[in-house]
Amino acid sequence: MYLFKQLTTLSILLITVLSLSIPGIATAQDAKVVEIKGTDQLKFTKTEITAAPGQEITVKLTTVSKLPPSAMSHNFLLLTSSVDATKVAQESAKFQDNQYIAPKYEDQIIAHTDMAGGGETVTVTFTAPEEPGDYEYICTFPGHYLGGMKGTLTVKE
Ligand SMILES: [Cu+2]
Repeated sequence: MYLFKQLTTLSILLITVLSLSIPGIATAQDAKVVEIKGTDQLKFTKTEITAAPGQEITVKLTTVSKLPPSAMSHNFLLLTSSVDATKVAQESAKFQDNQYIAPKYEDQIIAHTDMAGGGETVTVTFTAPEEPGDYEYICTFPGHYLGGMKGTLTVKE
């Protein structure tokens, strides 16, 4: 009986240690939080994000700027791999009333935030694509993508 109790305690201990050491088991329910700043130099401070297929991700984008929102705002817009980011950026520049997002590309957008002016933070939670590969994210405020405001989400097992 004493030995049995000892064995049970040992198994519980082992299971606890195992679940702590395998990433994903203990935290499968929690979204991965990625904090990014958008700067006056038209850059995302984080240009590479990695995720597992289907992983839940929360992006928090903060615009760091003293300029008025009409002159300097940023968003985060994640694209499917089948669309030309330059075209999305150029078309979207015409749609100020729609958060600078061209409606014709809405099917090609995996996730996006609203625009954030200086000092503001915008958030979006989404599920990473199941298909491994590179997915581009961009800012669609006019001129920002061409100015280099982009990054890559890499989905891999
Ligand atoms: Cu921007």
